[in-house]
This record gives sequence, C-alpha cells and structure tokens, in this order.
Amino acid sequence: MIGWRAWLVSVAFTLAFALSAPAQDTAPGADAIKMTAKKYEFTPDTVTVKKGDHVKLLITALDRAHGFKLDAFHVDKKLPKGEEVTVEFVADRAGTFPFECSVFCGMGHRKMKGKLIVE
Ligand SMILES: [Cu+2]
Repeated sequence: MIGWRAWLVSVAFTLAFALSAPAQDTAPGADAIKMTAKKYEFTPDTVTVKKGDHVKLLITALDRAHGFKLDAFHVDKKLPKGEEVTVEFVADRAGTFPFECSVFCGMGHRKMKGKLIVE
C-alpha cells in the first residue's frame, strides 16, 4: 500500500508540474498562483500581487475540505479535498487583506489564515 501511495504522490507532482509549466508563458498578471490548504494553514500564507492584476489562485485542499474566504474581494469558495479550485478576482485596490478558512475543519480552524498583499 505504501508503494501505491508513493506512486500516486509522484504522479500528482508530475501532473502539477506539467500543468503549471505553460503558465510561465502567459502575460504578467495572469500567472496562476498555486496554493494548498491543510490543517491549519494555507501555503503560501502570504500572497503578493500588483494592483490591477487579474489574480488567479489555484488552491488544493490536501487533507480534508476547507474553504477560502477573502472578504475584501467578495471571495468565498469551498475547497473539496483533493480538488484544485480556481479563485479569480481583480486586485483593484492596494493594501493588505486577510483571508481565512471558511469551512470548519477542527480545533485550529480559527487560526487558519493568511494575507493578500496588493502593492
Ligand atoms: Cu477551517
């Protein structure tokens, strides 16, 4: 069973790499930012973009369902386990904006936060 899991993980990484590579060629501001969510953190937990950017986050919950809530830009998405969810918005205001998990996921849920910095 260990072998099967290791194989799955390596396939997942290979796929993630293969899918993310073409994104390098797109216009500035359109680059997708990959994130993961797990108890009780987002990785990365700080995302920095430029004002005016069309921000595209690809977020995958690794261990169970989580949520991604970014009030300042009216974003609140469920993140089903193992499924890459796309979050898109235009960062039309500069500042630092908190985001947080919006699906109760356990004792550390309330500490599962991060921030978006729009420069
Ligand atoms: Cu949570």
